[in-house]
Amino acid sequence: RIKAFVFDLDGVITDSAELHYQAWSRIASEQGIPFDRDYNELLKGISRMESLEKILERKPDACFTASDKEALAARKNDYYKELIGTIGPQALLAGIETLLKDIVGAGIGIALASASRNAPTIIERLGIGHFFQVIVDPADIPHGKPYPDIYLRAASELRVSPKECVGVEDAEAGVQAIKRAGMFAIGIGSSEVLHEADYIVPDSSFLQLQDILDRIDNQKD
Ligand code: G16
Ligand code: MG
Repeated sequence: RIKAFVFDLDGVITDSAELHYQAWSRIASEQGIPFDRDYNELLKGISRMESLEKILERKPDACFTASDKEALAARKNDYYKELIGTIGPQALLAGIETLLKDIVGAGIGIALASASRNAPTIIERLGIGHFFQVIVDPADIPHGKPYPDIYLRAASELRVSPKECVGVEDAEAGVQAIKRAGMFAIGIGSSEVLHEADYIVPDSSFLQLQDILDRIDNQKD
């Protein structure tokens, strides 16, 4: 029996990738580094520092000290926080609020497994904080996705077994993390990218609790 759902944030609950893109664009242009939406795709699901490293790779002749990097990452986060200060419940992706209500109504737990240190602020601004029993703190998780650690931590904080959990992700590394944790994986997006998922939907509006539970039952037969 399924006892919990564990959600990724960016690309599943809201499109924070666009806001990350805008904040990184300001940093990149200040540094004279090329940056566009295609390159931003590579930053999805990875940490702030790893994202910065990927951007700085594009200026190989420049030398950035550890403290330069800290300062750039901190400034990017200031820009990002300005942007998330403007979002509200209208930024929820289609179908998510209904799904969260249905899950809670069925007596099933909910956790968030996001790499974003800003996740608690975003969840509050979206007006969905009351649905979540657990928001894993990514600062406590040394190995990011595709390592399963953040999903395993979500299960342990919810006091359920990973086998009793469903994970929901939009990124390949995220689906890999869910599978390595031993959970049922739902992928949102292209079936080419997310082929490791147990159930793939083209976008969040296709997510229906009863459909998901039926798929899990059928898989067991
Ligand atoms: C999100 C984004 C990443 C971002 C990371 C860290 O992950 O997809 O692009 O780099 O959070 O964000 P912050 O700088 O706010 O700590 P997820 O796991 O929600 O998809
Ligand atoms: Mg994501």
